[in-house]
Order: sequence, then C-alpha cells, then structure tokens
Amino acid sequence: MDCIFCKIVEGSIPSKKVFENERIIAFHDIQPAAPIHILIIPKKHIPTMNDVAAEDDALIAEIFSVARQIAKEQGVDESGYRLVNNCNAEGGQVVYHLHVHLLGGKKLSGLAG
Ligand code: D5M
Repeated sequence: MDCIFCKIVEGSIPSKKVFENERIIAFHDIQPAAPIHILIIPKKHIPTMNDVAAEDDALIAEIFSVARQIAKEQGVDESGYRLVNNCNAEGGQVVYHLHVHLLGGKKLSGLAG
C-alpha cells in the first residue's frame, strides 16, 4: 500500500519515535507547527476519521490515552496542548492514514486557521 504512515509503521521510512506498542505509534512531525509537534497514529490503516468503525472504539480511546501520556512526558500537560485531527480536503488532511496531532510548547491560537 502506498501510504507513508504505513511505511513508518513497517519501519521502511525512518521516524523519530516517542511511543510504540502493538496498536499505536507516535513520532515527531517532519514539519513542526509548534515547538512540540507529535503525530499519534494507529498501526491499522484507517484513512480518515470517517472510516473509524465501532470496532475501533477502544483503539481511539487508547490514542487519547497515549496522547495524555506523551503530553506529560513532554512536560506540557500542565501548561497546555492541543490535539487535532484533520479530516478530508477542507479539514486540511494531507496524509490519508488517521492521525492525531499533539501540539504544544507555546501559546496556541487560530483554531480554524
Ligand atoms: O498532517 C500530515 C502531517 O504529516 C504533516 O504535518 C506533515 C507530517 N508528515 C508527512 N510526512 C511525514 C514523515 N515522513 N514523518 C513525519 N511526519 C510527516 P495532515 O493532518 O494530514 O495535514
């Protein structure tokens, strides 16, 4: 499959990983939009938020759990951070493998920029 994030999951494309288990990996975004910009993704190829099925409920919950853990490890849990999912073209999605951006390390603004 020609999916850049599947290639990161396989290890055929390098990434700066900060978390990995059997279902999820998280790594630094290659084009950081904030001092801390980490992507949290399921290993399973789910193209967009619209493709999340009921059977993925536990996986989605775990992505948020991993996000909380990473925010703490990165030292932004108290100062604050933002979780973002872009869905389809007008949502700004570029990579069609579900991912949550964890952004922090500065005062964030412009939610719908
Ligand atoms: O965000 C897709 C994000 O994926 C965007 O911020 C760049 C990032 N990206 C693309 N390729 C890579 C690699 N190879 N490593 C790390 N990060 C990457 P979207 O929500 O789809 O607009």
